[in-house]
Amino acid sequence: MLRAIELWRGRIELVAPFRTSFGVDTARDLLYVRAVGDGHSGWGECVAGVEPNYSSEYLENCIGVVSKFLVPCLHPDSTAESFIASVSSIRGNFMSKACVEAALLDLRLREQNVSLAKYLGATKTRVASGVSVGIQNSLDDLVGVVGEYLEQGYLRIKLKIEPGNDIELVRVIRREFGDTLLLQVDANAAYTVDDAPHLKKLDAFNLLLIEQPLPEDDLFGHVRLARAIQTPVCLDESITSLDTARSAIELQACSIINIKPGRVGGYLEAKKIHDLCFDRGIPVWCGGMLETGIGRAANLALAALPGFTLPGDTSASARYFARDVTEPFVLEDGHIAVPDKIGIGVEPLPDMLEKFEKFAEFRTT
Ligand code: NPQ
Ligand code: MG
Repeated sequence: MLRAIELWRGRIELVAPFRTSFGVDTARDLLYVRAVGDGHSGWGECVAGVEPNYSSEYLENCIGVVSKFLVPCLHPDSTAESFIASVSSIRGNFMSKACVEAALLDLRLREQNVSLAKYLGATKTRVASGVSVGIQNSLDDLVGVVGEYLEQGYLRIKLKIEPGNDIELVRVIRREFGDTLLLQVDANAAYTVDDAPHLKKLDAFNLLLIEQPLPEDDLFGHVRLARAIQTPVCLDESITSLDTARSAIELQACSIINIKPGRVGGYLEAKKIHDLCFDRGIPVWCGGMLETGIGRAANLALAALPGFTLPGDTSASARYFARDVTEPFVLEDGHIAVPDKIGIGVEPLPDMLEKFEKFAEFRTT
């Protein structure tokens, strides 16, 4: 039985500032949902940032949505599936729904002695790991940082770009590290369709993909851009559901999709998008939202599904944190092991939890 929902918050420093086209972060503010049962409990991590700049969702708002609208939908016998069905009339708020769903999934799978990977249909025991590289202060710094990641074994590099920091970054990294490096870029919606002639210059560099070049709402802009350039267009922010994924594929707004469970309202919806893409021959990869081990563990289970054919942003814990909230995920030969214990397979380390605050508790009965 689901007895209670607890909300926990905390903050951990990043090992280095992470700069994207929408801002710089030096720390990760954390919100966790804990689903308390009889004997077992489950954890879910909210991926929202402090500010509504990656998307419209933000952490304080998620706390309000979870407390005021999602928790009241829960009952002692709620499952992840019944919860998602019961909140279908609540619009948007994907990241809020996802963290509650994740906690419930972890609880229920622990009760059933099943790992999340097995439950989702994983076919791999380890996943190829890529790394997302923030915008640096100089080209020399960028070359240094990318060189370090390659030395650690990362199998794919993703460069964050923005107007004024784009073609030259790619040119320098290609020149330094060669033509066989798996390389892609992510604009986080920083361009407009009028930049198509400029972005066409990326065609010379044989990139795996360009991720979310245009604003979230501009699906037709992506259709036009995809026709104008050779670099495959991949969508991140635009894909908020199975329906938007289907629309984007049908319209040919993208030929690759970045799946992030937090952005699409949870692991169940993420699996549906995977299944659709697998059926349509659309490659997918698992994105990242600077998750600690709680979110990272669950993402690895998802990334072990067969359609995840491109390396994800599922990096090692050390990419972001000096000490992770769980036992750290480590890179081995460019891969990270998929957790095989019950539920998400990990839990917060007691001394890390001590630094966090349980600030709300709701009984389900
Ligand atoms: C992306 N992630 O793929 C995101 C962007 C991103 C690993 O590149 C706080 C919360 C900070 C969410 C920074 C990566 C964030 C964040 C970047 C998301 O577009
Ligand atoms: Mg992205």
